[in-house]
Amino acid sequence: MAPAIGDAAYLASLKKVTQYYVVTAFIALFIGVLLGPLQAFNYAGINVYENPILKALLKSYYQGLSLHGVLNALVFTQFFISGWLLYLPTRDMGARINMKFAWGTYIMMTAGLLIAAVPLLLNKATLLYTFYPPMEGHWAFYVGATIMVAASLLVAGQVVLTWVGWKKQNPGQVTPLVTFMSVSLWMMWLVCSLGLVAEALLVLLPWVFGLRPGVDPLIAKTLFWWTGHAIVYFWLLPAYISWYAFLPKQAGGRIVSEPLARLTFVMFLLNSTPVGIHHQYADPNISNTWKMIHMFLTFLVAIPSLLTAFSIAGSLEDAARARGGRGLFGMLTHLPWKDPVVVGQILAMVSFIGGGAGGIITASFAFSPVIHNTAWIPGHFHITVGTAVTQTFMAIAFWLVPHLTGKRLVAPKVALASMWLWFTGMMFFAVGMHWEGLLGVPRRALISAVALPIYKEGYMHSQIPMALTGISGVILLLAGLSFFYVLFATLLSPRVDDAEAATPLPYSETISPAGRSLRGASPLVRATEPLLALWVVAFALVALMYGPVLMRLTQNASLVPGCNYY
Ligand code: HAS
Ligand code: HEM
Ligand code: CU
Repeated sequence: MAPAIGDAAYLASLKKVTQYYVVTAFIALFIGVLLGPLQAFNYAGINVYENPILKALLKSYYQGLSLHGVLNALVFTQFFISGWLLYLPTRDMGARINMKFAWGTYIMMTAGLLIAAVPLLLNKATLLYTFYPPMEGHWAFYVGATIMVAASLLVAGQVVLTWVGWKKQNPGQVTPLVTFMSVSLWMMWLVCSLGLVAEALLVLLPWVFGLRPGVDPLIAKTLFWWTGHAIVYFWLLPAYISWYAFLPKQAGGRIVSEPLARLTFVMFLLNSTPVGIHHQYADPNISNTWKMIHMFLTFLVAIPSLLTAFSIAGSLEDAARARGGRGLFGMLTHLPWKDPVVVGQILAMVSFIGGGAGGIITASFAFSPVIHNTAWIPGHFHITVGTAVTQTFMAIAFWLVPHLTGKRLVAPKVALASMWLWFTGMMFFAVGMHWEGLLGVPRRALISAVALPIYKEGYMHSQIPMALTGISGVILLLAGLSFFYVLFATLLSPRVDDAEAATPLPYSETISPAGRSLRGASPLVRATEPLLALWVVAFALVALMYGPVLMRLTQNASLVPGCNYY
């Protein structure tokens, strides 16, 4: 149970700001998801971009793709996570946070989003979601994006400082699990976002405002991937918090081990960031030695996910046993398969088995040249961020929205169907796109363009995977429409419950708890408790693993003019 949090007005305000974050996130996802199937049809060889209605809305395939990537991967995730990871630790600690500050960061993040949205919608920031220079967009895009990221750092700061206050008030106590996971994750974000902050403040903004004669694309790209890899764990770990802390209860079981969950999050704090060069195996001026080091560290960062896989499988087995399941199949058949919250998360995890395995293959220095910049890569990340993360957030919304608003989930059967449709669609998508990639079909290419018949002939041999991708587009459209129907209908329905009583926070019991007092705690719990010290180690590791690489790039810097096409 969450500790008491004081007066009702404060709780209502905390819930309201969380609701604002979450609803803004899903509005972004709604627009982003509507564009996805159009791209899937492109990878099925069908060009819908000549349609006059679509032409009036989108100037090009790339404008649509930029909107899709930015809205889904950057805006949806950041807003959802900021709300989720502000609300959970605050409730978990029973803390009173400064609500004016919390609203201020929401308003700042939304203002950043709106500033960046104008050039995006006007086709003046069609830069894809990686905005690599020397492609140059309107300055408002960079300013807006910087404000958005800065706002998330303020949320991070508020949560970390609230925890520091809690530690002072509770000396010698073990940090409760949900708070521990949230605080370590915000600390990780503060380490990994430094790359993007440096890219924005030292490279992009001075360049677009004409203070520098040009830009060094490699320095920008390296700083981007400093953040760009670890950001995937900034997206994933909020889902892990739900899998570790809440799913066991929702499925009818218990958390396997709190010390193990804490270890997982500390491993991510230390190891998430110094691995980004696995996105740059093909880039010049970074030595093979550094590429190999980052490759080994990438394999290492898969370990906490493997720990998570076995730990959560244990929780699900515990749940199935408690519900009378026996034997190999009893473990599967006795889970609550009618509950969209549980089913959505289990299917998200199943997709992540494939996504994780694909990631480890992708990280291999030897295999990477085969699939780098091919359709394999979107295949990989739609079953990681596009399903493991997105589908978990969707499933969370099915209980979080009633918990925040006192409304009841409208049409739970449609909610359940939307989860199966999303999973099935993404499986078709993943098989189709990975397969196309292996056959050499590039990513980020309008391969269906009629004006370029060479594409059609060149890709004739990939007709089966193209068909699978096309089918996925239809299934995912249905999935998206049914999910958003449930979400928006629930939000628009009248308030009927006392939310705290009807949909309480789904805290789970634990088989191996971490304990409350540090004195009697296990060595692992004591070793993971000093998060501030571990945070310093995380900074040092990044400096060590990126310092020499950036030094060499800076020494050999060569500025080129921007490629400004609008
Ligand atoms: Fe990745 C590219 C390597 C994880 C996202 N990745 C990308 C890009 C994105 C992305 C967006 O090394 C494209 C960037 C771009 O636009 O260029 N990735 C990895 C590795 C992992 C990994 C090693 N990626 C993720 C996650 C993402 C994500 C997570 C988003 C959330 N990725 C790469 C590499 C590239 C890359 C290369 C660059 C490629 C290139 O050439 O450009 C690992 O972290 C994966 C570890 C995961 C596991 C799986 C654990 C499984 C679990 C589920 C258990 C299931 C249960 C259910 C319990 C080891 C936890 C059981 C229940 C039943 C009922 C059966
Ligand atoms: C790119 C389809 C949902 C994030 C793509 C591409 C396709 C696609 C075909 C590759 C385009 C290309 O390389 O030319 C879909 C479909 C979806 C969907 C059919 C479901 C309806 C999502 C979700 C996310 C996401 C939920 C993340 C939360 C991205 C990103 C890119 C991308 C980051 C890369 C954009 C870039 O290259 O700049 N999508 N997608 N997508 N998608 Fe999705
Ligand atoms: Cu990566």
